[in-house]
Amino acid sequence: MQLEKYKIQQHNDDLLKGHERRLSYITSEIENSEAIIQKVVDFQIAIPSWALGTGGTRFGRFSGGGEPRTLEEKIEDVGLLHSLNQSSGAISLHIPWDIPQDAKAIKALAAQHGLKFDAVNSNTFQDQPDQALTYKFGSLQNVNKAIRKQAIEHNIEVIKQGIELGSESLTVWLSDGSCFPGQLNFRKAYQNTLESLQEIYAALPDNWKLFLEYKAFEPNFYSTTVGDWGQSYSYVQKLGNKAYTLVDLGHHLPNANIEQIVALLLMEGKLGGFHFNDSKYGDDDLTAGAIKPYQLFLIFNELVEGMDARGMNHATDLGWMIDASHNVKDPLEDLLQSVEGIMMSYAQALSVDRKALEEAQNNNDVVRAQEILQNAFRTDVRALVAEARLRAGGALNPLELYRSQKVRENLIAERGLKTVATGL
Ligand code: LRH
Ligand code: MN
Ligand code: MN
Repeated sequence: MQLEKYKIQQHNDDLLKGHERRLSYITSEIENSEAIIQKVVDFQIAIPSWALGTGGTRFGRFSGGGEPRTLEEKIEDVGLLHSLNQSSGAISLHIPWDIPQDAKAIKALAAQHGLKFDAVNSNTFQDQPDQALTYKFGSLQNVNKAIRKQAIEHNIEVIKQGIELGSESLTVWLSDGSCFPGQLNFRKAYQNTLESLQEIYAALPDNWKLFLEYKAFEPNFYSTTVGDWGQSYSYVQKLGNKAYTLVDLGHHLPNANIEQIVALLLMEGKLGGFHFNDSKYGDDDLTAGAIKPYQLFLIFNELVEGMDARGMNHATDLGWMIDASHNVKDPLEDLLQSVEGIMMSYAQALSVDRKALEEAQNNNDVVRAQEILQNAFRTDVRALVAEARLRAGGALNPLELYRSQKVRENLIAERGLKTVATGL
């Protein structure tokens, strides 16, 4: 299903008056509002192909229907999101959940929707039906060399597929670790993993990046071999200048200070990108900004400060992606909410009075520093984000338009009620 341009136009015309009223108020309140709008226009957040179907837990899954059955339909869904918000101009594939049979045709279809291919993701955390050796006891860390080799070759194959699609990065997430004390020799597991990663790294084209994603626990519950940012940093540091750490917001132990992690990785030149989501307990993969919006804002505050200090381009120098999925929501609605949540935090961070904050920090004026940040966080920037969408050709209120056009009902009619998208 596609949304015709005139429908977006009509929707915007209907909402324009109220929008302009809100916009004129906020632009009178925020000094650099014009620059913020432009930065938000430029900012694109990739959509993971595995979040387009209803998520599930190990206890069950309750599909809402109309899920994409093929890679082509996944691309159509992301195209639909992008036409609504003009901020979701890339899709990230997980191989072999997604298998591009005809890369040229897939690339052309994506281009028709204005989409590029973001990072390609390898998968050595599950056994595939045709696979010779099992990953039950890990992949790149495995004590068995043949299993490590199989996992290395899979990653190299994923790079090859990514090259065909025009992707420029590989994200490696390993579930490797152990479930009980004594199961693993930590040092040997690290060394095996490093050697395996070095072989994968050697297959990277010059213009590619390797993102190494860490995660504290799950599916292993005693140790994870790339368990935190320090471990990821230690690997990528050894691999070379095309290797970076990837931060998934749900992959930390409770109460971790993620904004500080982000600031330091950025300072070291080793922050590669993000998987945005939110969580209350663990790797909950909830809508970005749904549970801890202040944390998301503080992370963006560090990103803006740190990227500007290093002269980095906000839109292009890091990999921005959502990694969320949900059990009780329409996945497309959930993704629209996530993108909106991310954009709001970004816009708020851009509005922080940096000079005043630096002054407060240099004077140890704790109260003033807190006031500056909270003032930005408590400012309603929704009209700025909506204006960015309007200027880019998107909808003033994507969710409202999605519902009024009965998108999900149409998708169910087209694809059926009992569809299952590959992924989590
Ligand atoms: C692991 C993870 C990783 C995977 C994705 C499906 O929890 O965050 O990024 O590739 O989920
Ligand atoms: Mn992730
Ligand atoms: Mn995760």
